[in-house]
Amino acid sequence: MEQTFIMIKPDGVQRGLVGEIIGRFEKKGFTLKGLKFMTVDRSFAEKHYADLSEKPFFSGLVKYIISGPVVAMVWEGKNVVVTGRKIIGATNPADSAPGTIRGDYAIAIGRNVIHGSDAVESARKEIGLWFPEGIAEWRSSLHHWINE
Ligand code: DAT
Ligand code: MG
Repeated sequence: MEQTFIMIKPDGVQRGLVGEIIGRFEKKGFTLKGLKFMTVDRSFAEKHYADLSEKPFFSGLVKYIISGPVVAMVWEGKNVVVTGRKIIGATNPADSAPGTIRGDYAIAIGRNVIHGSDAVESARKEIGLWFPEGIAEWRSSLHHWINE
């Protein structure tokens, strides 16, 4: 079953959006497979965003991600990578549709509340980086009420 890495960024934690965000993924029907509340250091954040290291906003992005605790999660379900990105909304909240997390709760691109993997392969890499200890093996008893 497909998995994605979702992270509530420091602004989402500070603003008390943790329950709201987790609720959206839960109510959709996806399965929570990993969850950690943690603060990451600079070198870890640089690894997470390594693909963006040449971008002019990279140092500001890293500073933002290490500025406070984050909630790191693994969610599982059919097409969860692409659907998770739809739930999150466009990178720039100015372009995020109302009803998406960024569309409902963010204004600035540099304070866009949440991260979600952009592909199955990057999800695999990010889950390995954030959950080196592995994730829970379980299956929801609701599985057959949500999946055909
Ligand atoms: P996403 O988080 O939607 O996957 P991304 O991977 O392209 O977007 O970039 C990672 C984060 O970097 C993004 O959530 C916010 C920040 N960012 C992206 N483009 C930016 C830009 N043009 N100016 C400032 N910050 C930017
Ligand atoms: Mg990205």
